Amino acid sequence: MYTTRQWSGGHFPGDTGGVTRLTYTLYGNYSTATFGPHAVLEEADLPYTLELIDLSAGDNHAPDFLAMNPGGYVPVLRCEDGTVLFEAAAIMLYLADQHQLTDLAPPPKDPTRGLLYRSLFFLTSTVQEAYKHFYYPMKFTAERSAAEGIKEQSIQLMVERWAMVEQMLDDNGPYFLGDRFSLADIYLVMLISWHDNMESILATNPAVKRNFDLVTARPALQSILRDHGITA
Ligand SMILES: N[C@@H](CCC(=O)N[C@@H](CS)C(=O)NCC(=O)O)C(=O)O
Repeated sequence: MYTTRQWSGGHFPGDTGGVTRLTYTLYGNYSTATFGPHAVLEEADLPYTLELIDLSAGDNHAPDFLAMNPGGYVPVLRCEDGTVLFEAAAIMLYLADQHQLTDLAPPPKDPTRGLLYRSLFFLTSTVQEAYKHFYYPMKFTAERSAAEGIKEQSIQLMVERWAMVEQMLDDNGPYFLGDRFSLADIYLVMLISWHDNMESILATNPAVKRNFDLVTARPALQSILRDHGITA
């Protein structure tokens, strides 16, 4: 169980509303990249508060928020020692390393650590890149008329990238690290949930569907999967 609060500015680590002293504050919102770090906090049963950042109200562009992440996007993690991190995958790796969550990330010297890096960075920079072009075509052109073409091309790119994911999980699944669950699988579920036609991704990629079913059946994730609106 975690606590949520509607963010109202300010970002002080000791400010826990006078209730209990909490270790982490996760700033973000549902159905966003907040899911990855949120899932790690839940899997590891770490104490935290989720501060809800209302993106539609522009909370992410408020000066207090920009002081934590000048990019103005969620999620952001604030730790008790004052460390502030943004980038979902970095937060996930950081939490796993800080708390030696070897069930989620093999330790640095483990032979499968390289595969974790490869899988995670592939998802964040290669698969997610196609999404960015689909959802934010105007960020990639100064010509309004070009946006539709960028979006069109990104659909093809997404098909290719999902085929790569399918191949990887089919060759050495059901998880990215073979029979070992990891952060990469959490990230995968998040990306699937962002797809505007999630059903078609799952229907056309059986190894991806198997991974999705395994991850979404994890007991520790049930409550936040509901909160983030992720269902098969
Ligand atoms: N690379 C970042 C991307 C985060 C991101 O795109 N966050 C979106 C929500 S999913 C956001 O906050 N968008 C608001 C904005 O950019 O104004 C990460 O993985 O953490």
